[in-house]
Amino acid sequence: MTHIMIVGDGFDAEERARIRALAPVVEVSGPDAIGTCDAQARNAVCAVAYKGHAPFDAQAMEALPALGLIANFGVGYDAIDVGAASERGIAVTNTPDVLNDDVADLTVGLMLGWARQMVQGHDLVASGEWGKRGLPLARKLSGASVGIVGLGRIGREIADRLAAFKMDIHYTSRSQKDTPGWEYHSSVADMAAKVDWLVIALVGGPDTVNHVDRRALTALGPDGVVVNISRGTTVDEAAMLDLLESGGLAGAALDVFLNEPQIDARFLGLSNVLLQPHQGSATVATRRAMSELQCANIAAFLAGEPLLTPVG
Ligand code: 8YV
Repeated sequence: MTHIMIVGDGFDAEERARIRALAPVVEVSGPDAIGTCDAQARNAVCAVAYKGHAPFDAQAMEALPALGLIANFGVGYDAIDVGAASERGIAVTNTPDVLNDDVADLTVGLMLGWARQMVQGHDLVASGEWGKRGLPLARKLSGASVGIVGLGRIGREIADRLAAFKMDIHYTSRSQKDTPGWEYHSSVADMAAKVDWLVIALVGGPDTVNHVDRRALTALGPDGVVVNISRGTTVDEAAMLDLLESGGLAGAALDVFLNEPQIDARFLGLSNVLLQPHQGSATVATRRAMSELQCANIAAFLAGEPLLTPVG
C-alpha cells in the first residue's frame, strides 16, 4: 500500500490532517531521521511531504526506494538537492505565488518598523517612561530610494508596494524587465551605491550564496539599510555584521539568517537591527494555502496526473 512520509516537525495539526486525508502516513522529525524508520515502512513510501530547512540530500532519498515525489511546503526549496532527486527520477514541487503578498507585506513592515523605530516606541510606552524620556527623531521612508535584489514574483510585489510609498525603485535581476520608471542594474554593488535601502528578494541555493557581498554592502554605506526576506545565505552575513558593528551600515531589518534559529550571537548585541523569526509567510490564510497546494501536488502525483507546481 502506498504511503506518504511526513518529514519535518513543523507541521501543525491541520496541515498534518490534510496530508493524512490523502493516504496512510509515516512521520519523521526530519530528513536525518528517515533512515531510522524500519525498512518495511520506508519501502512503502512513494511521496514525501516536507517542511523544514534541514538538507534533504541523496542519502535521505536513497533510504526511500519507491520515492517519486518530494512536495515541499514553501516556495524556497534550497534545502532539497534537486539534482540528486532528478537523477533518481524523483519530482520536486514547491508552493509559489500563494505567499507573495504576505512576504511583501512583511518587507514593508520591516522597513517602516526599522525607519520609524516602532519597537523602541513600543518599549518606551510599555516601560511607563513616556514623558520622562523621548526617542530621537526617526527616518522618513516615503520618497527614499530602494534597490531590490531579485525582481521575481516576490520582488515585484515588494516593488509595487514601495512605489506606492513614492520610492525610487532600482533593481537587479537575471534580465531586464518591462518596468517603466524603475532602474535596472547589472551589478548589485553599483546599485547599492545609489540607494538608501537594499532589499534582498532572491531565491536561495548554491547559485546565490553571498550574492550580496562585502563590496555591495560597503557600497550601500553608513546611511544604508539592508532588508533580507529571502535566505540567510544570499548575503555575506559576517561582512554585514562587521559593517553593522563598525557603522559601515546604518542598520538591517532581517527575517532570515544563517543557522536559524541559532543565529549568530553578534546580532543580539546590536541596537541598529530589527530581527524577525523567519515569519514572512506565517499568516493563517497563507499557511493554509501553502498546505493546500502541497497536498494538491501530492494528490495529483498519487492520481498519476500532472503536478501543479513542479520545480526545475
Ligand atoms: C517556509 C519559506 O515555508 O516559503 C519559503 O520559502 O521560507 C517559508 O515560508 C516556512 O518557514 C516553513 O518551512
